[in-house]
Amino acid sequence: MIAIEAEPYPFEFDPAHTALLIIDMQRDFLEPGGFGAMLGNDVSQLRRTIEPNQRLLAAWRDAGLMVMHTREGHRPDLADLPPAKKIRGRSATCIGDAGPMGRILVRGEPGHDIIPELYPAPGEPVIDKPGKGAFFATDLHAILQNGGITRLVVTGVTTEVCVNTTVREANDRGYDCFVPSDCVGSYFPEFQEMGLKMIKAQGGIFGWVGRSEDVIAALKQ
Ligand code: C5J
Repeated sequence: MIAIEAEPYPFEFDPAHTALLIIDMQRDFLEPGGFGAMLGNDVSQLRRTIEPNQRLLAAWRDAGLMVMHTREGHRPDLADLPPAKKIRGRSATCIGDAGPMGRILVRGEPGHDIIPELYPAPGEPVIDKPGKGAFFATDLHAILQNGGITRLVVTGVTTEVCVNTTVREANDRGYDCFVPSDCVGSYFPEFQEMGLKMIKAQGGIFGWVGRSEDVIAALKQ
């Protein structure tokens, strides 16, 4: 057990029982020509997480620990897309429609895939999730349990949506979650700040918040 500097207090890092869970680092959310950018979002707010994630992922792989990736998206026939999710926002272009990188949030389309900088290595599980939380309607919990995982380092995008939802779901299933603030991003700076505060408030009600460099240092110990 290695104590990692964190808020609200040090996180007890137990590498053999900890997985790195990288949430939705997908082209449509992060790339300048993607769906997020088409909606007018400032993708640089998300892209600043790429390099810290690359460093953490490299250290994690070097240590031979479990890495998992997620992608938000739906079946090409949209049979798993709730009508409420499809029409939410009253946007002219919605999930399943043609977007700048193929059909929006549809599995198999270029924009749905993970950015090349963080592409999963062979053997690293990729969880395709239809919702915001990575535990809902997926086999994530089973894979983690079968791998003896009790703690998660959660990174990715966006801080207040899929990262927060996943951390809350994990918390209710008994996992301890550490979130490196430099490896998670939001299009909205105020949501980045509040999203992290919500995790670490009230004695770490959902988990711990720290920095990836401290995790990397611990991995090298
Ligand atoms: C994620 C979203 N990944 N913001 N999705 O956070 O819709």
